[in-house]
Amino acid sequence: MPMPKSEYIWYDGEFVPWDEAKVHVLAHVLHYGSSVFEGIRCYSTPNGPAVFRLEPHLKRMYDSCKVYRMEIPFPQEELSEAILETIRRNKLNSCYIRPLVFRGYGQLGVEPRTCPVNVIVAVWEWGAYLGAEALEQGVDVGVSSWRRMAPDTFPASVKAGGHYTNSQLIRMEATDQGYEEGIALDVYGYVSEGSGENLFLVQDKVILTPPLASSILGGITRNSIITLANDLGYEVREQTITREQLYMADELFFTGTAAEVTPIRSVDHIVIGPGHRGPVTEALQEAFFAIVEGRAEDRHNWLTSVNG
Ligand code: PPE
Repeated sequence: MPMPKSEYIWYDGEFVPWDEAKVHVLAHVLHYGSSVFEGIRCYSTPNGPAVFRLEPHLKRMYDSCKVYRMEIPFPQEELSEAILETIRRNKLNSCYIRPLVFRGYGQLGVEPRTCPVNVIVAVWEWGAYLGAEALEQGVDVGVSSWRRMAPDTFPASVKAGGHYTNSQLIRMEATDQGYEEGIALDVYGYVSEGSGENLFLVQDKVILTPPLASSILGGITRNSIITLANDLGYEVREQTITREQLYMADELFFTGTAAEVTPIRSVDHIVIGPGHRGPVTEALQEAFFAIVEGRAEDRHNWLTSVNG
């Protein structure tokens, strides 16, 4: 199924009709994966559309570009405004937002810095990432035979396009094995994350999640869930997790912008806890959705109103 189109894409400062936002086939990014991107959600609230944690997402994008020596030719405030304007122009109440910075058409060859840096912002409607029932029923996942990258190969906490060839291998293997998602271990054999989600484990009311050093992307949703868990009085520990801890957990769930907070009901066909969404997962889901849907006070200032 093709993705739903919206009307305009912001492209290097101009609004371009969706079907005309193109690149040259010799653009550097197509050959070497030289891009950095973000995934952000805009939610419909009683006060109109609101973007969830816009500033930290953009900060991560500028930080990611710094590592790859990509100079974004726009200041952060301008891209922030471009995102809000793109949502307004497309008249969307809720959407997924994809800013992308890429090395464009110039010269080929691995040294990328002779190519221009281009920026786009696209928005479209994107529902539940792992299926509509997943948020309630949970997903069945498997531990992948593909590992996340070693710390001295690719910078895992950088959200670069090229890194997602690894995610694609994890995800395709999971699909082919009949799972909804895969969990990758890091190069030392400790639990890392899903192909596009961070992972949390609940054991005896304590919440555990792998640290940044386990080759994870430092998720904004992960950070938000840690904050909400602390608000609810749970102890949260960032610590290395072994594969068997997954099987023995009371609850497991994924977090991510696209996946939001998705329970995991089995790993490698081993049923987790009672085999359905557990109480801690449900409480955190409720705390998360209450804020993004504007049903609870935005006490951490996470929402940016699109219409001001
Ligand atoms: N790990 C990975 C590898 C990852 O791609 C994501 C987001 C996360 C963790 C969670 O990060 P955050 O969104 O900041 O909480 N994955 C994005 C891309 C998904 C896609 O299929 O494209 C997302 O959720 O937007």
